[in-house]
Amino acid sequence: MAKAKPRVAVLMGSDSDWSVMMGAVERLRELGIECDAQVMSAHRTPDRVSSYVSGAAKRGIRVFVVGAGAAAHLAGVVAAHTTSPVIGVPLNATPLQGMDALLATVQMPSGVPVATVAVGGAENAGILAAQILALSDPQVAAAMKRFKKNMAKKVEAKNAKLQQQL
Ligand code: RP5
Repeated sequence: MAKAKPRVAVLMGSDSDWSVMMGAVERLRELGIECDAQVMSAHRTPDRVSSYVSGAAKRGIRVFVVGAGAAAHLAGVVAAHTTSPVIGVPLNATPLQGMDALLATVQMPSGVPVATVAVGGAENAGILAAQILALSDPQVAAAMKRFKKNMAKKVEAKNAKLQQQL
């Protein structure tokens, strides 16, 4: 069977971001969503960012999850080149521990939003991308419901364990 086309692009400024950004890919795959993962940089490879993002909708990409650290301009630049939703993941890559990336990612000018998750919040970014796709895809919506149920079950199991220790 042919592999499904990626619907989410997980982009990151450097391969040093991968250990965190793989959390988004893992959550998306668990929810049955194919994604493309690429390293590209707003500062080091600006032309590549522009060409990748400009052609993405035609290739089937619906949502972008974008992580970067330091002067984290990648998510904002991606948002400048697309009308699709962009979820930004600020990363802890400098002695400022992600505060630099958080402000660079979240403080977008009016008209060009980047939905910013917590510093290092790649998993939540993947889940949010799935929730966006779920609005128009009943299979993803069902997968999201199962995900929430499983999460609740895990918490109930933890509580039951605690009760036994009291
Ligand atoms: C950012 O600078 C990247 O997103 C990364 O978080 C940080 C450091 O990049 P490398 O020097 O490890 O390539 O652009």
